[in-house]
Amino acid sequence: MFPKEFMWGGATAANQHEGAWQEGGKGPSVQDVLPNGGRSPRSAQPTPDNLKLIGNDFYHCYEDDIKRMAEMGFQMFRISIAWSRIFPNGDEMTPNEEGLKFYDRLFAVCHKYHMEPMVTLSHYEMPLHLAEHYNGWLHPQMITFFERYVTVVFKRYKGQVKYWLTFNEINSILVTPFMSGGINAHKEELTKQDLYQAAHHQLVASALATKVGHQISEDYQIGCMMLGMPYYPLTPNPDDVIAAMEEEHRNDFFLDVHVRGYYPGYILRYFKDNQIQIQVTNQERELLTHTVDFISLSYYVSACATADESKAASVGNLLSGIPNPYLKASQWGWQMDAKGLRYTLNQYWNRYQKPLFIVENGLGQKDELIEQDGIKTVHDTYRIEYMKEHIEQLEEALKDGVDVRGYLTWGPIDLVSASTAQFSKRYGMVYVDRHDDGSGDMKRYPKESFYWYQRLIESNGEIR
Ligand code: BGP
Repeated sequence: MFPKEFMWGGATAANQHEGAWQEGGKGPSVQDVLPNGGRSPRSAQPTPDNLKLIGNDFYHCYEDDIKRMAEMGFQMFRISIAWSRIFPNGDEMTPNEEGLKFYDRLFAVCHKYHMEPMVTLSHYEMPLHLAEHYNGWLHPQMITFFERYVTVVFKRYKGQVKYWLTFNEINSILVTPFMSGGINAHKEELTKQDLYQAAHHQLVASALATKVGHQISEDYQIGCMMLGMPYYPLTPNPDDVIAAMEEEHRNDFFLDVHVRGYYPGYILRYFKDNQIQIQVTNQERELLTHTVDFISLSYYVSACATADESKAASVGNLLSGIPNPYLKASQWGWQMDAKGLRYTLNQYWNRYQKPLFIVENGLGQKDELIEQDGIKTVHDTYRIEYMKEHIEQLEEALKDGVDVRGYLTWGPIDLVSASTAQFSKRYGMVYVDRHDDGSGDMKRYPKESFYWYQRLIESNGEIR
């Protein structure tokens, strides 16, 4: 049984669906120079093969798209604000009014359909200028620029937005420093010292945003956002158990700082063992005590860890791990593990006793648009199966006493993939006629999962 106030819906990111990269006064963003996705090197400038420049054209289709989501019964819709629409360069003093107006209109449409917006302040996106002139989050001045940006949007959208997330999958900065942190260097050129210093600046900026948001409105609910991926020991060998624990520590410290307000002992030990010396001022230490109201997470995969160095990591989302012999993988090699969701929710809840939101989950798969009785659709039973299994495990977590407030599927209307920048890696319940070679007329077609999710929401999770 799902609580009466449980929120169902879907989640997106500006850089993966809006397109219109040069419209409305928007400046170029780091995503505009990532034609092959977050794991690949950037290009010198935006190139036409980058599908994100047009996305799924949400910038122009948002009214119809939100209506479609309302038809599915969405109670919550997660979007991100493109920082580069509000501050095209990132370091100027005056925001771009046209960019602000776009989100005014978008939120108005959400409210017309009684849909609660949830807003990510930075989802793998920042003005490209900040990457090129400051080296992104490696530079402490980024905290000031971010503060200016969030202050503007917190004030502007007061009364229109209640739920905010600071950084999407904040733990990803260690693996995709350009996409997640605007750090304008190859990962190989960066030291651990660089990566953790940049992570520290983001953590301070996240805490500062939480502080500023709460000052602007007492109603604001501000959360952190984690790439949730549990690591299991590959074998019961205690060395593997410790290896799994250490992998988890590398992610969990982001949560500890957000929820408890200070760096936990295990990460201080890691810093010491690896000669990492983070510069932390007293003022920053105080800022970190402004902790979040809730924890949100994406969940797609789990992985294993081992002390055996001959085994190579190969599965995973942006983070990677050793394949689990008991699990099947998706077409993109992501191992599917619904029970891992129950496990992760229990872990987070037992550790922090903070409300949880699942703000991304779903299956990225190639779809085939077929015509049946004159209607074009996709029989995506595989996607329904994936979601069903995960929602079952979510219900198990609720029975365990975990306080989960909502479930949002990723990319409810097909959009561009973050890791690969392909369109063929589809998560949607609405098919978009758009292809990896840039062809397609962008028309939308409800898939079988559209009607399944509609029934599920209508029955508050009962009919699966
Ligand atoms: C998360 C990101 C999203 C999203 C999703 C699916 O890591 O927050 O932006 O894209 O994963 O990943 P992908 O698009 O790479 O399949």
